[in-house]
Amino acid sequence: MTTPIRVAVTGPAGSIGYSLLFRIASGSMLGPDTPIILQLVEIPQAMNALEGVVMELEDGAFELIAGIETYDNPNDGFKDANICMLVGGMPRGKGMLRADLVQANGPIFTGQGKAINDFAADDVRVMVVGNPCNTNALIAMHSAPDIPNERFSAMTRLDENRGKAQIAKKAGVGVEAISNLAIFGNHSNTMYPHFFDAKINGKLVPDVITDHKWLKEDFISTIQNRGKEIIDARGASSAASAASAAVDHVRSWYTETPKDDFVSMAVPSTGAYGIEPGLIFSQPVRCDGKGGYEIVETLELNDFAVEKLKLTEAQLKEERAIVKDLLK
Ligand code: NAX
Repeated sequence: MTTPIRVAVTGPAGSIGYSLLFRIASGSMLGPDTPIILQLVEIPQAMNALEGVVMELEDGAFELIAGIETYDNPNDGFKDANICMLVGGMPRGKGMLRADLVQANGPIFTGQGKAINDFAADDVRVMVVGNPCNTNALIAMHSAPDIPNERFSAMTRLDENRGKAQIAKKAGVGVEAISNLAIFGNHSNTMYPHFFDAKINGKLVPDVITDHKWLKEDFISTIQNRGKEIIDARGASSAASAASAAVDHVRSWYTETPKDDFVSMAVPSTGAYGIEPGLIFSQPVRCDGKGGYEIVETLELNDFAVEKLKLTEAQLKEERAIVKDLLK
């Protein structure tokens, strides 16, 4: 009998959690042969709502679920966890600036980082969804000095998925035809989807989509502002698509990436593409199937791309400055 993998999820009573847990339970994330123990970590005020979610999970009769545990504190919640998915946090309210959000959510991630450091399993991998996710991952990483930095990542897979879908739609092909779309930088409206090296059925995107004005302007701005567009249309922020991207992110992290492709994850910069080392910066990576990855450093960026990278790097440095007291 395979030993169950312990997956801790924060914010399980929230909107993303409501989609995410059922996808994890169905085997979409770790495959059809991996039993899972869910460790659901909420704030005390949300424990009632969480009980309802747990009842629904039970009613799903998922064969892969070997246990469901609920916690109202991170120390118990992350105990022995192999994978920590940090989704919970305060959403950006009306009139709230990004800087306010950075300040409001930052302290949550010092506590969670420490708890992961002290109580999680030796092989733990951590992915952050809660916004501002790059900077929250940075805070968690700094609060967990005993865990190798490369075990921390933030999610830009939703941006990658959005970009692939838009390119496929424009080219009139299925989304499976799109590969090599690197997302660079911050998960925010400075994020840069690098279409120059992306491919449609193996051919470079700019050779197939000849409307370069669309690529340089509409495409980039659509992806950068997609979250806001969804809020305007739905009256609520992206939830099911974010949950789906979180599942994709973790599945890719534990799956060998094909040699001629890559996926995008916000991971600690090692200086590739001239980005300041240590920042949690989205970039193309190739995973080894065992929870490790290497940064794909071989894309040749033109001036247009370099300028975009500088912009998003500058924003990440600003966010880091706001939370500098949390980065001891
Ligand atoms: P909700 O407000 O619906 O749910 C958040 C949940 O987190 C609530 O149940 C709340 O009680 C819980 N929570 C708050 N503080 C907590 C703590 N300290 N420990 C454990 N749980 C805690 O938000 P939802 O729509 O689910 O979004 C969650 C986060 O994802 C937000 O920060 C949001 O901005 C972010 N997103 C990130 C995306 C990405 O691509 N990286 C895209 C979607 C989403 O906007």
